[in-house]
Amino acid sequence: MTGNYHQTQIAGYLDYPWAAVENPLGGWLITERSGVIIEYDHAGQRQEIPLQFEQLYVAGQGGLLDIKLARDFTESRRVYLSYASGTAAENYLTFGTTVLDTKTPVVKDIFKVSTPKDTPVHYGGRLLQLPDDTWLMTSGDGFDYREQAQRKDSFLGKVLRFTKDGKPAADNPFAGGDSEAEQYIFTLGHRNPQGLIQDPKSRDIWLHEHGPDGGDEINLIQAGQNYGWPVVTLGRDYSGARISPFTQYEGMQDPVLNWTPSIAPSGMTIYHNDVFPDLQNHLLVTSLKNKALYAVSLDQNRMSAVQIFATINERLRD
Ligand SMILES: [Ca+2]
Repeated sequence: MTGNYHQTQIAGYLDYPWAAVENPLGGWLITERSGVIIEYDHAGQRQEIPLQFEQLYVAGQGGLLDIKLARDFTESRRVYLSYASGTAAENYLTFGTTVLDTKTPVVKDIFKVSTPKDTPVHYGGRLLQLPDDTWLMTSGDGFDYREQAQRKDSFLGKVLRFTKDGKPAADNPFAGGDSEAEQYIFTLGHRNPQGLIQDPKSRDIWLHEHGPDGGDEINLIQAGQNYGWPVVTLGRDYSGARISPFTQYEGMQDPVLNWTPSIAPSGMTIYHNDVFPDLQNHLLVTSLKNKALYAVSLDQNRMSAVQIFATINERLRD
């Protein structure tokens, strides 16, 4: 990539940060696993905001995850959050909200994924608000429950779509099905998706997900589609065993990009700006394992990822 750039440190001393969102008035809000929001105002002043949850579950990959600002955040100070709640024996990905106008704001649970699991990993947890004000939330497969990614009576291994009150969106693709989960399912067959964005120009929705050993994917998400996990994968189990003999399967969508070996993709955004012309219309993907930022062009038929800003050599979360 061409052009000059330099890095600026905005925040330091972060304890297991997961998501960062920019305040339209200036400054940043950053979530930490233990249930704290670190806020930097427009002048760089730091404030720690410990949130009060009904039952936050902090272990492994569980804890406070994503943060998104309400559309009227600058007036209301309302945020929407995803997090793990419950216990080691029974924990659930949860969607909730709070208003950051006191020293210890109380988080209200709005919608809890009602498929229990007893693992502290693979929550997914990325949030996206759509133009019609419904929400998408990625729900991981819980690692030990990968078969449930194909089951329409399970909330695991899905992208879920619901209203700000936690009710299933009325026009969801399997609405009217027998199970509660079917009312909420937008797409199925996912492993552990932590990247989810909508292109404001094309309205395309892009998701990335962690594969097993290999098989990290970028997918173009469309309502009602099945993205294959664990029937189809280009990755292997950590033991080296084959998870599936299939790399394609009728009725299941192929990824538009596959990373083997894995990079461990975590955050994602889309670049529509003039500062770096080379990056126009690219997905920018952060990687944990490879400690790098990748750019993926949306203008090419055959997508590939190019590493950019090579001086960054840290696990990149968001
Ligand atoms: Ca897939």
